[in-house]
Amino acid sequence: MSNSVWVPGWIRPLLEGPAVAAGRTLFLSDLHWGTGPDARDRLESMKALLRGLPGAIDDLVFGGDTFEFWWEWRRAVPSAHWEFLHEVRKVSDAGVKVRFVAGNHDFAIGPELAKICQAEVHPDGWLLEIAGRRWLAMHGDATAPSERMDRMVRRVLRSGLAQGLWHALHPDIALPMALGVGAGSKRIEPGPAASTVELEPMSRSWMREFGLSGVVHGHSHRPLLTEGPEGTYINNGDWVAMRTCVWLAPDKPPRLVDRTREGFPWLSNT
Ligand SMILES: [Mn+2]
Repeated sequence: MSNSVWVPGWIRPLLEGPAVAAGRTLFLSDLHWGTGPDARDRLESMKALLRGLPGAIDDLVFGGDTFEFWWEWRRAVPSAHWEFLHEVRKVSDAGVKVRFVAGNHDFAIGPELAKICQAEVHPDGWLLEIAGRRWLAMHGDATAPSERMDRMVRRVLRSGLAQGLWHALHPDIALPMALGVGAGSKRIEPGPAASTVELEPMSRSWMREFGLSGVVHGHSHRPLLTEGPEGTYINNGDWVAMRTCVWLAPDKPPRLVDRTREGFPWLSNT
């Protein structure tokens, strides 16, 4: 039965596996720390948001491309990110469950990030169960049926060989190189890919097939929330050009929140 709809290989185990219990959940994605405009302003606005979270939420999900690039060395932490990492760690220490999903930029997040932030890290996503309702939280890259090339790149970048080669490089060489490559790819293909339009019908087919209440993802930097008979589709925006986040509470309708307009999403969520 579940073979009748398109599901990428790395998403299927999430949809068919057990859900993790979650409570009041905030989903953020595409912060792209390490690039983009207004770095200080973006970081300060994120810090203000994070500091308001303890006691107000139970679960915080970073849905991918949190970093423009991330590489883990056992004995070195990318120094450009220390301030953000410290803020996330404080949220975690205050009792909020923090989860990171890998994106196409920060595909290499792993156990070191988990240790630093006292978080859980998953390369593909999470199936969350919030008050009996199941939500798929993913990054969304390479999932659209037409994105065959992206799936190939994804496989290569996440392969043991590619990761082994990167490991041989000194951080002072590897990080500028990776950020240079990222900047180059953006010049070639600005804005969301045309395949963004495929994501909603695909997500809705998963809701029907796997009994989900909704799908939330990032990646395309195009905020959109739609309700349908199957459930709720949410494309989070970003924390680069926008300040958007997704708020899923057990007893309230899901919301896509523009932080530049609303101070605390959970207070206005009636
Ligand atoms: Mn992405």
